[in-house]
Amino acid sequence: MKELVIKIADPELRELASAVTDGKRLTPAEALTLYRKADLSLMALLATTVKRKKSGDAVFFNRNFHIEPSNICVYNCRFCSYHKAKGDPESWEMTENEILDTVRQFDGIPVTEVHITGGVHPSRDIYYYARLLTSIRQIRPDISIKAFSAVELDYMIREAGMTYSEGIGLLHEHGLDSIPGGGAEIFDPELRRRICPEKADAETYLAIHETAHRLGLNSNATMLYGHAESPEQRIDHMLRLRELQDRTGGFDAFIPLKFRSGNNSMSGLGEVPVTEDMRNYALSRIFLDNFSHIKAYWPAIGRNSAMMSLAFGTDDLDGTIDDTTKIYSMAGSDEERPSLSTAELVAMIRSAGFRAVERDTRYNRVKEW
Ligand code: V47
Ligand code: SF4
Repeated sequence: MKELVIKIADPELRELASAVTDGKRLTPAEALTLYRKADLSLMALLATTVKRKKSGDAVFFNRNFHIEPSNICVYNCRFCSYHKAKGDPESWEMTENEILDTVRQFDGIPVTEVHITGGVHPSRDIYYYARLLTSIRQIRPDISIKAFSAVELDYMIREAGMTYSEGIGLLHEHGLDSIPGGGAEIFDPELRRRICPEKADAETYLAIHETAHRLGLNSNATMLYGHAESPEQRIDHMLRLRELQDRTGGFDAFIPLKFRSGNNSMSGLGEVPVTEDMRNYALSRIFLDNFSHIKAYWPAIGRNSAMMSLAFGTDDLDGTIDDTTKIYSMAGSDEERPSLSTAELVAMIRSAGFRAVERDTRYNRVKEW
């Protein structure tokens, strides 16, 4: 086969591109140079090279649904369009029966995962959630329960006076299988104080994920980008995740979450262009060499951008969702009623030139499409 030779005039960029194609790990300074100097087509090429080494021509999706028990939250993150105070006409609080009825609605439907997350509720305690997990497990022993962001866990475990290990251990015994990536936002302490001053800090987020990994639960990691952060702060965020992944190997996927500017206190910032989304996906694929998967969460970014991101190193589109999440529709995403059929997801993946593979939460292959 003939080799494709690409001429890169800038010697520093040429060296970095070779390092990436040779599978070498980039330092934060090198990643910053690449981010600053490489044009979009080079970023796409390098990220796709890394992606193909990890997962070949496969792109993953799963069949899942979300439960958001309540949007009442003790915190007040400035970017959040979702949380409401108790009594607000836009607030909701599902009863235990309503939550279990949502699970029952999927009786006979071959979903493999339920994702449960929401506001940090002031009075629902860890024992309430443990009972809930047991009841869900009884209804659907076959599906994986991915639930409670590190921020929700931090609050409920501290309120119970437990250590993280005791709290996560208790929930695990009652059926918790893995932890979603929410709550990471941006780790830089100064910026974090400006956008979400009250909730768990970076060290707490990382300690909770590390504890979960050591107890045998895997998790995802996220990063909220496209607001007031600098490229250096994005790279620092990813570096901390890369270091934890070196220690535990417990992260399944990294999920960049684009700041959506509808209806929140940071709306004035607007949104970054799609080229920035793609550059960011590519950089994360290149820099996070020890993460197997980069997820383009389509309800957040919209299905068109999600499809395009497959040319920038992402290899997972998340799932069918079935109109069960409100976080992004309330923040102005183009996906007002997020729901995709399996056939639509497969068609999206094929249209980008990849092979669609249905996975379960842990990326075991369920079916090749
Ligand atoms: O932590 C809130 C983000 C996250 C906005 O693990 C916003 O598989 C953009 O983490 N603009 C929660 N983002 C969602 C989350 C998630 C979603 C899907 C899959 C997984 C997974 C995890 O949503 C929050 C915050 O970073 N968020 N408001 C906003 N206006
Ligand atoms: Fe609460 Fe999460 Fe919204 Fe922050 S992002 S206010 S923790 S629901």
